[in-house]
Amino acid sequence: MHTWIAFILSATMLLTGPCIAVADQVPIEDLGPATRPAVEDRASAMELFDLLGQADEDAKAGVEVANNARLPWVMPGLIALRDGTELRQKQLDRARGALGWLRQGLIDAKSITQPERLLIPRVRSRIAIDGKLSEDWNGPHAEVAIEFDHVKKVAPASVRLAHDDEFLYGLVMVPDASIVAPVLERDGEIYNSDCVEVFLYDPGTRDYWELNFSPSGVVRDTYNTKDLKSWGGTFRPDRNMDGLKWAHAANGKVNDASDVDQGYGIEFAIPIKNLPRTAGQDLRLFVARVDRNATGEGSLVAHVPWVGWFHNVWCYQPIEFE
Ligand SMILES: [Ca+2]
Ligand SMILES: [Ca+2]
Repeated sequence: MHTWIAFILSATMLLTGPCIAVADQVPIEDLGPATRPAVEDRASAMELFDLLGQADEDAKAGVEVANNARLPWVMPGLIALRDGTELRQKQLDRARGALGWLRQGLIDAKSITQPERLLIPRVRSRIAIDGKLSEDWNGPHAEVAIEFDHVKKVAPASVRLAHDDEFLYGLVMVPDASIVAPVLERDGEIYNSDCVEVFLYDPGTRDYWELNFSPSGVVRDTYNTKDLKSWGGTFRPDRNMDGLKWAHAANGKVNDASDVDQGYGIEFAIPIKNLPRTAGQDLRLFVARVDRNATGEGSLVAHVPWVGWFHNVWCYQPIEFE
């Protein structure tokens, strides 16, 4: 299974339960009795297909949700609901779950507009990278909050941003009572546990860096290209960002469920020369957080309104360096 498929499945299940599943790999008779969709299913599916058509027209956040609907293990179930075609009970349940998730995503996407451009101030002196809120950050900086959550409210994490000629600096302070962050190799799947994710996207080339930082000190840096016409894109975790600096500082015991943690800090310095940039285009930023707790519960939160998953580039915020 591709990493990105694993991610969307885990992210989807985290948010809504297992409503989208891969193609059946069990005998058809194990999928329950043959069942015909109800009249209500057909009506809901018709509405969904209307929403899908609208998403194609307005090229906004709903496009990536629509791309999701066209996945080969999702669309056939939706068509069966619309057309009233007989399905096995488990297939019907899954198709209904997917329909509900996609319908809500497309409705939510209608209220998402592109965020206003964020100005990132220039600092005169270097910021030391130690994962802590030191006096280095007393100078000019932008501050936003990671607070847009689909399901479960978590305390906002603060994001401070500044730059000089060489680096884009960031400090993310995350309140978290249960820090869960397995120690993995670089580019390991840290996005299934507590981590901070930073996306820097160039709409000209559709290239973007995805930088995931865990409170165990692990980084996953991957250079991606978004495919606007289908869900996801090309992911290159084998690329490592030259000169990237990062640090973590936990206030609590990471991976120890016996105590209550306070939270953690992630600080980074991204060499500006590494950013994909097309003249005349604003770079786009998206800062997000995966929260996972010792109970296995979790949430996905970002600094601007979003829908679908974190690779929905239509939700990213334009930024400008002062
Ligand atoms: Ca890498
Ligand atoms: Ca956590």
